Amino acid sequence: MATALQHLSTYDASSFIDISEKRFGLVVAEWNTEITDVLSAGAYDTLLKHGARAENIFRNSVPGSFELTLGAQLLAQHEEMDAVICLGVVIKGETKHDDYICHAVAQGLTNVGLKYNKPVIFGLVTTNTLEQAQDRAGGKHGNKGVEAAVAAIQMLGF
Ligand code: DLZ
Repeated sequence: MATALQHLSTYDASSFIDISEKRFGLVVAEWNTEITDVLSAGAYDTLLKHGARAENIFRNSVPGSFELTLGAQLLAQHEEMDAVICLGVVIKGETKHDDYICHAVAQGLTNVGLKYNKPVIFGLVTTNTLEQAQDRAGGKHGNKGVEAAVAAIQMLGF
């Protein structure tokens, strides 16, 4: 319901820490690339906008959202990686695949973040339709990639 009421990609950057020396991993699912490319660009541009250096942003693709967890772990295990941002889209179909994928990714990313004690951000767009996903990837509900990058920056300042 909340997303029906507000644009979620507005935020207050006044409390952001200096991220010019921080290293970010981006893990991006290749399913629904017309959406995930927009999420990825939103996250990337947001990191740059707030001071990250391009050479400190490491973008990696994984086949689908289910693989976000392993992708996140492979990046998070590097000591020099400060935060990992995971981006994917799961659109509900005729079967329960979306439930299995979303629960596995939510639990998996939680575990990776706790294991390595660093922000591992859940940027998974989960919708009933492609249109709802487009609304959240540069449409009327903002860009979840931007929000994921903001969450990473905020957690680095925690
Ligand atoms: C198999 C599958 C299906 C049905 N739907 C999606 C989806 O909506 N979004 C997504 O990112 N990935 C999907 N996948 C692929 C799985 O995430 C995974 O890549 C495969 O099951 C291989 O492990």
